[in-house]
Amino acid sequence: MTRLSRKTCKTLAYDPSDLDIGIVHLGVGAFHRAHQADYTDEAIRKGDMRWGTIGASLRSSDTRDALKPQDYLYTIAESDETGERFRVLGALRDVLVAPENPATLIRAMCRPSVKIVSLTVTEKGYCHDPATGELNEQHPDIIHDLAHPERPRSAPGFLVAALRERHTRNLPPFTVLCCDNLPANGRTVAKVVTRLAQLIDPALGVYVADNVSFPATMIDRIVPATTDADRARVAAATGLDDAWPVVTEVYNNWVVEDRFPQGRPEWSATFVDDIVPFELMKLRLLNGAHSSMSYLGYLAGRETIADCMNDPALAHFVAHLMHSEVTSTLAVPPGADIGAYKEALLRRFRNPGLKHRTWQIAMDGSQKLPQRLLDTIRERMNAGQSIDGLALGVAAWMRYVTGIDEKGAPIDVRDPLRDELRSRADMAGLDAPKLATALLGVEKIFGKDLPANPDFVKAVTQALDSLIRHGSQKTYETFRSSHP
Ligand code: CS2
Repeated sequence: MTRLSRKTCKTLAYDPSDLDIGIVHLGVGAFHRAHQADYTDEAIRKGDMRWGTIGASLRSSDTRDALKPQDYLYTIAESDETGERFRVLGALRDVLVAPENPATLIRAMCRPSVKIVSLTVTEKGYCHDPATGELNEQHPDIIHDLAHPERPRSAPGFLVAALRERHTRNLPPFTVLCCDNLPANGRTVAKVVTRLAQLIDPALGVYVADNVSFPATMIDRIVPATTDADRARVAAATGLDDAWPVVTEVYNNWVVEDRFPQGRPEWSATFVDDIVPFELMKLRLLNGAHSSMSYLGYLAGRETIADCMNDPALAHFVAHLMHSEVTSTLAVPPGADIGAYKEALLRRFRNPGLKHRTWQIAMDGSQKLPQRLLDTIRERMNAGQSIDGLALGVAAWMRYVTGIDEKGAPIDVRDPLRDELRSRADMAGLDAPKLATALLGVEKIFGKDLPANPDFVKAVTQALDSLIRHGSQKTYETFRSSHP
């Protein structure tokens, strides 16, 4: 079959070679290509050719290798319960592989036409301590970047190197746009980058703090990893071979603080002054439910989120979590309707077109738990409210990171803290009080307050005890009976 390329694609509304480069994006994985790039493509289609994007991978060359032979074009497949539709996006003009040549990436970030450097490098890519949001100065990549600031490895290291170079060359700084699911993502990244700059050169730290804009964002689109079955479906539907299409839902949402001193595309996002209520609604409802479902569902043998939602007791647990525990901690974001958001969310989770694996979402739990479940727990406990569902989510993570499933088979746990979690779990064994105490001792996740709170420890230990004794399915079935 013919390969997708500029020559073979007949559906692009503009000629990508007419694009100037206005954006450099770090972490050019499926999420960016299905979310921000879709908004940018739409802005370009309206005629503003300033926003071509250079993507960068901070680790592997896979994306570049797949997309280069097809001129960096790729297909986006969007589905809802009515079916699937396909489009080719053209905003991406090049993909750089940072470890192959860090200087080339810094040079791209220093192009005078670049106004925005955006990022999707996942929670762990910011090298911060998830419980406090501070730069982890002991992180191996940060230790490396402090020793070799002109040849960085980490995303914060690249931002600092390029901001420094632009400052030296009297170019205005770019806006740093974090599109990861971190709490207060703009502020957190500002803190991390400013601290790294300060450690490299105190005057640079002051320059970054005073001159660089870090707008916060709330990003919301479900984008499962692409599979070979997706590739085959896209080829059959479009008649063109695409080595790396992206598969997502029709739903797409982006709320952004409008602080772009050098300008921005006319994205059809919602621009606001205060992101916090939007962010909390999304992180606690969507991501909190996702993580809880992924651990409980994986342990119960459920492959995907849609499979979890087809299990009535697990779907009941998710609805309970959202309606009876999370909602009371949320303020209504201006113009939003929390009830409608939850309804849409339950529908989105059920989307049979998305094969979103529980194993994929289960990754990096140590980086996700604080903002998805633990802050909600703190607020509920301060208000004297129950945390049964939230505690079961945390306990399911604990059972999962033991690395052995309910049938005794190994679990491929992916997490930057995997070794520490595993050794704590191994020492404790499958004994709920010991295991809970051992894992609650990871201060980077739980802080000092939660392990010292007897009600929290009790709730998590009881849930974990049930998971160990009766298994996940039985536990959430019992949960349904006791929380009708
Ligand atoms: C998911 C998110 O992988 C995960 O942890 O919870 O990627 C989720 O799909 C997105 O945040 C949806 O906007």
